[in-house]
Amino acid sequence: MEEKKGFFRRLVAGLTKTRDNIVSGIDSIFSGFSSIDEDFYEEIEEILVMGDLGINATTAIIEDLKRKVKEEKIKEPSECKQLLIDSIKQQMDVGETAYEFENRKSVVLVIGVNGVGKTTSVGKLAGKLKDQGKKVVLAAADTFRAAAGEQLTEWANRARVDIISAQEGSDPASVVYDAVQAAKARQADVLLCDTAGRLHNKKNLMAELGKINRVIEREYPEAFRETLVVLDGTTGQNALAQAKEFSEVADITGIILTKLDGTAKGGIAVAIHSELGIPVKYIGVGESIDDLQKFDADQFVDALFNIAD
Ligand SMILES: Nc1nc2c(ncn2[C@@H]2O[C@H](COP(=O)(O)OP(=O)(O)OP(=O)(O)O)[C@@H](O)[C@H]2O)c(=O)[nH]1
Ligand SMILES: [Mg+2]
Repeated sequence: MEEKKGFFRRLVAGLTKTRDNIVSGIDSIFSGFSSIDEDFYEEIEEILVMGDLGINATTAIIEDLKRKVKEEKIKEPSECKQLLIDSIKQQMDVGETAYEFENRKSVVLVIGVNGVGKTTSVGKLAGKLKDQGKKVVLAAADTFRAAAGEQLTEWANRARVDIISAQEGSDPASVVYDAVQAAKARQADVLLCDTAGRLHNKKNLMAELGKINRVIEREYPEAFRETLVVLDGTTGQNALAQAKEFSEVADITGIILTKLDGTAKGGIAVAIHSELGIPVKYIGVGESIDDLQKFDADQFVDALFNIAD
């Protein structure tokens, strides 16, 4: 319970900028309007779009709000706040988000463009799983960037888990091969693979991922598979575009949305859920090892509006 409260506080703190951007604006609308009319809805709509919730989600939220206002015969703008919160939560519902890989022998492939926070997220996730008593092995399959292996080694030390790495320039698929053998030999629970972020064109990316996937399928067919795309929350709509692109080349099972602590664009989490239907599984709200949280839509919206239960 205490731990849960601590998490919520961190989340509330991490979402400060997004809250200042979205919620303060909404509050001033609720207090500034004396009746519920088209202008009122338009102002709310504008704030949600500015907050990067995306057009689809915003339109659906406003329609839902209008319907509820009518049904419940609400007259006061201030009474709409809870309805709005409920509508946002509803938009984020993509069903039960599964974290099955945490309890299975699994391989987690972490992909994403340059600088979004892949290596950091792998490190944080390793720490989290280790704390749960899991045996974790890391694969430093970013052999492209100089010092990428060292960066991941630091995280491995921090999280107190094993790491398999190779020289800069080696074949990423061969690192994954070695890591799979190590994971099996050491009876690891979870193998986390960090990858390079510079395969900008689709063809290279597909070829690279295809090769890695074939190695895992051949060498470790019994492993449960998870492919997480890391997106930088500060890039707003661009993150959404990246998620779309990755979903065209890989079987994405979830998203890690990072750097929500440094942005006013946290509403992008809503857009990703409602426009792509891909679950955001984790969010990054800071740079330290404890700053990765499982994503809970209800909790996220409550933290956004700073409603403690
Ligand atoms: N504030 C904040 N910073 C983060 C978060 N996640 C990652 N970062 C920072 O973002 C920067 C890039 O993180 P990396 O993990 O190196 O990103 P990457 O995707 O592995 O980068 P490449 O390997 O170069 O493609 C680092 O300075 C991290 O500390 C987060 O949730 N919040
Ligand atoms: Mg990296």
